[in-house]
Amino acid sequence: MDKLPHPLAAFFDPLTGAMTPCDRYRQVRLGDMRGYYLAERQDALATVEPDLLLYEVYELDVPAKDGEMIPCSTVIKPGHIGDEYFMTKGHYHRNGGAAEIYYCLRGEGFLLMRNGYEVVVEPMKPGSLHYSPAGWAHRSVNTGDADLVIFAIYPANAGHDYGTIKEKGFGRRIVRGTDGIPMIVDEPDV
Ligand code: M6P
Ligand code: ZN
Repeated sequence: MDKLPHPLAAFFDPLTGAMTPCDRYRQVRLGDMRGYYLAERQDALATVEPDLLLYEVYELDVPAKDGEMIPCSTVIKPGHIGDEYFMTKGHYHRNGGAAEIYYCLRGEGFLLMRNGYEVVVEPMKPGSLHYSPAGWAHRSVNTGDADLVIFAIYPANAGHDYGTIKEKGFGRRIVRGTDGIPMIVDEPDV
């Protein structure tokens, strides 16, 4: 019989989004986002440092087994590449039966969700709670001038499929208008 996972505990700071201790912490920099930003097609990326930190992800080290759940937090920095705001890569779950819960603690932005043909864009602000059902891809975007801090819980056996989003996108982009106001625009070539 499989050994039962051991209970875990950590401190989660709702202001910074940091989890301590955290065995699974990663930073995503601009250089990791090749193929995701519109600016890439407009040659606007060449002027930005590939080392630029876009977001951080903290996760508890839960075994990827049926029935287990991963608590995690994402901290997206403020800023934009060309006119497109800093955002996560966005993904479908490899396990098509896995949903995800998002809870925004700090900052402002949008959550994009897509289930193949249908697209939903929800505003995020402190206290907003979001349910991304099984079969829906999700991406968060920071449109504010401070960190966007999001807490999430998802099934430990969900897995991440980045390829479909990288290829097809979300059907919508969140861009900074000339007046500095965020705009939801249709994906130009999808
Ligand atoms: C949330 C969860 C994580 C995800 C992270 C960053 O915390 O959905 O599973 O890894 O956001 O998003 P992405 O993996 O799309 O870059
Ligand atoms: Zn997910």
